[in-house]
Amino acid sequence: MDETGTTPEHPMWLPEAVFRGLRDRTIAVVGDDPLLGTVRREADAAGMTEVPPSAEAELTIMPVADLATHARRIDAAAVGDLGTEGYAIAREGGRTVIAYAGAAGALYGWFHVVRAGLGDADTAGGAASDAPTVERHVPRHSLRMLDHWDNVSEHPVMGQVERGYAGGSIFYEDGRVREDLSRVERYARLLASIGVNRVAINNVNVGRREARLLTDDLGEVSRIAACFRPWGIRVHLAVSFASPITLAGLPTADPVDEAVQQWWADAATRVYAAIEDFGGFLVKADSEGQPGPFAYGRDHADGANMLAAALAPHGGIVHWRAFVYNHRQDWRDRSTDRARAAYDHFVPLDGRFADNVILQVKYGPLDFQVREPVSPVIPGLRETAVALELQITQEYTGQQRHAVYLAPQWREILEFAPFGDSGPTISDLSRGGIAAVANVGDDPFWTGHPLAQANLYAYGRLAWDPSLDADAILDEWAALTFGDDTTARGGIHRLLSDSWRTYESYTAPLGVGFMVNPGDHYGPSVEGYEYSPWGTYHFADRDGIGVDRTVATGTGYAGQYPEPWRSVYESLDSVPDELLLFFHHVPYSHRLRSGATVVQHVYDTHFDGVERVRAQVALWDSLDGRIDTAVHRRVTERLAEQLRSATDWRDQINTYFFRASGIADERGRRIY
Ligand code: BDP
Repeated sequence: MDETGTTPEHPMWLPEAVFRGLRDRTIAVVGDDPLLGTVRREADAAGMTEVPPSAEAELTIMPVADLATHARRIDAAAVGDLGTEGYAIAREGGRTVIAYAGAAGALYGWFHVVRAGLGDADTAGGAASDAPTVERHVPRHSLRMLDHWDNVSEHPVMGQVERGYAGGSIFYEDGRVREDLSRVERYARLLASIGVNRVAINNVNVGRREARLLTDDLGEVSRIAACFRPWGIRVHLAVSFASPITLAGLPTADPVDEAVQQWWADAATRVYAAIEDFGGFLVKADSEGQPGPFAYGRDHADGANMLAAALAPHGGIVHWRAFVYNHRQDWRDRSTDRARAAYDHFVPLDGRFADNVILQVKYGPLDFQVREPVSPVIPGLRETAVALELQITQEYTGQQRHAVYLAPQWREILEFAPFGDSGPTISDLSRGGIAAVANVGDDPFWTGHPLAQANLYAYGRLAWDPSLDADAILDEWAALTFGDDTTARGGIHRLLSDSWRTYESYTAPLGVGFMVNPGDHYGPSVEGYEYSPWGTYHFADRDGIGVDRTVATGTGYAGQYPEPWRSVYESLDSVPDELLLFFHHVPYSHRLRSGATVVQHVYDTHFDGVERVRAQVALWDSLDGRIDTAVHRRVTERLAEQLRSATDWRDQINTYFFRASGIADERGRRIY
C-alpha cells in the first residue's frame, strides 16, 4: 500500500520512462477517426508537440492516400496494400512518416514508434538526400484474441478467475462489473500496444450468473466495451448453449427448434443494439459438463451454425471450441484415447460450418501441457476456419510461481509444418487467427509473477508476426519494462530465455504429460490422474512407460497426422525424443536417439533441472538493487517456491522411475 491507501500497480511494459525519447519532438496526425484521437492523446501524454501536417514534423501519421500531398518522396506503390490494420513506416532524412489505410494502422504504427524510438533527428534514415526507406507491417493474423476465464461471481472451487494466478478479475468485483474500470482502460492500452484486437471477457465454463452478461447485464458489458473501443479492441462473450432454458425458461435448447433459434437471434439483436462493434460468441459445448447440442442428438455443426445465423446479420463471429472429449473414460479401455477425440468429432464435420464460425483448437490434443505434439485437427480441417488456442496463463507450466517464458514453445507450434517442410505452417493454417487464455488479474504486478508479463507481451507480438524471434521479443519486452540498465536486462534475458526447457526438464518427461496433482494441477503427483476418468494416463508399470498411440498396435492417434508426421510418429526409429512417451510405450532401458536410456534421461534431466533453477535464483539475487524493490522481492519469493517445487518434482519423478524400474542411476547420485 502507498500513502494514498491503494496498492500501486507495477506497470507492465510502457512505463512513462519509455516515452523519454519522444518528449518535445513534433508530430502531425492526419485524419479524424476516433482511433486517431487515441493517438493524439498518446502523443500529448508523451510530451510531443502537435503541429500541422505541412510543418514537416519529426513524426507524421497520415493515410496512404495523402502521401502524395504531404510526403512526396515516399512512393505509395512501395507501401502496397496495408489492409485495415497495417502501417508502413518510412524514414526520410531524419523525419518519420507512418502511413495507414485503416485507422487501426495508425494506432499500431504509433506503438511501433514507441517501441523502436523515433531515432535521432539528425541521423535517422540518413541524410535528406538519401532515398526514403519504407518498411511495411501488416498483421499475419487478423483476429488476435485473448480469452479471459473470469467469473463474475467467485466460483466455490475455481475462484474468481479459473486457472488464474494473479488475484481476482480486473472486470468484476462482488458479483458484478466493477464500478471503477480504469484499470481495464490501462489494460486495453497495453493490449493495443502489442496488437491484440479481441477480448472475450468471461469464462468458457459459463455459470448461471455469467450467462446473464448476455441479457440483463448488457449495459455493464457495454461499459467494458467502451474501455476497449478507443484501443481498437472488440469485446466477445462466452455464452452457455443452454441459455434459452436457463435464462428464458424455454423447454429446450435444441438448435433446430425455431423458438430456440429465435431466442438467439433476438439476443444477438439486443447485444448489437447495445454494443455496435460487439465481436461475437465463444462457446465451450459438450465438454467437461458444459451443455451442448449432443443432448438433442445434434452435432456441433448444427449447434455452431445456429449461433452463427443469429450473429451473421450483425457481422459477428462464433468461436466454437474443439476441446470436446469424454471426461468419463476408463483407463482399462485404451481404445477411447482422449487425444483422438477432437479430430474424431470435428474432422467429419469439415465443410459444414457457416462462414462466420471459427473452430478454436488447443495447440495440442490433450491440454496445454509443457510438451505435446501439435493438434492434428488443424491440418485435418481444410474447409473450416481454424483458430489456434494457446494458454498464456501457466496452468500446467508453473502457475506463475515458476518463471517460464513460453514464447519458444509457441514459436515451435506456429512454425510446425504438418505436411512437411515445404507445406504450410500451423500459423498459415490458422486462418481464423489466434486466441489465448489470458494471465492477468487484479494483482499489483498484474500477472502474479512479474516476469510472467513477458508471456502476455510475447503472445501479442507473435500473433501479429509469428516469425519474430522469441529472444528478440524478450529483449524488447525487457527494454520497455526495465529501462536502460543493460545488466538488469541481460540478467532477465538469461533467466527467461531457456526457462521453458528448464521447466520441461524437471517435470513430466518425454512428452508423457500430466503427472500433476489432480484438481489444482500444481506440483508433482505421478499417479494423480492414472486411474481417474479424465483420460490422461501414462501406463507406467515395472517394465516400461508411455502411451502406445501408434496405428499398428496402439490407439491409432498417430494416424490422424498427414505424412510425413504420421510415419515419423509411428516409428520408434523416427519419433522425436521429446515426444517418445506420448506416442510409444517403451521399456525403461529403451535407448533414446540422444544415446541415453529412458530412465537415465529422466535422472539426468531432473538433476540438471534443479541446478538450473538454483542458477536462476543466484542470477536474480545478483540483480538486487538494479530492479524496482517490490518487483525484485516478489520475484525472489516466487523463485524460492520454484526451487522448492522443482526439487519436489525431481525427487518424486526420480524415485518413481527408480522404484518402478529398479535401475540405478549410472552416475550414482542418491535417489530415494
Ligand atoms: C483445462 C482446465 C479447465 C478448463 C479447460 C478448458 O483445467 O479449467 O475449463 O481446460 O479449456 O485446461 O475448457
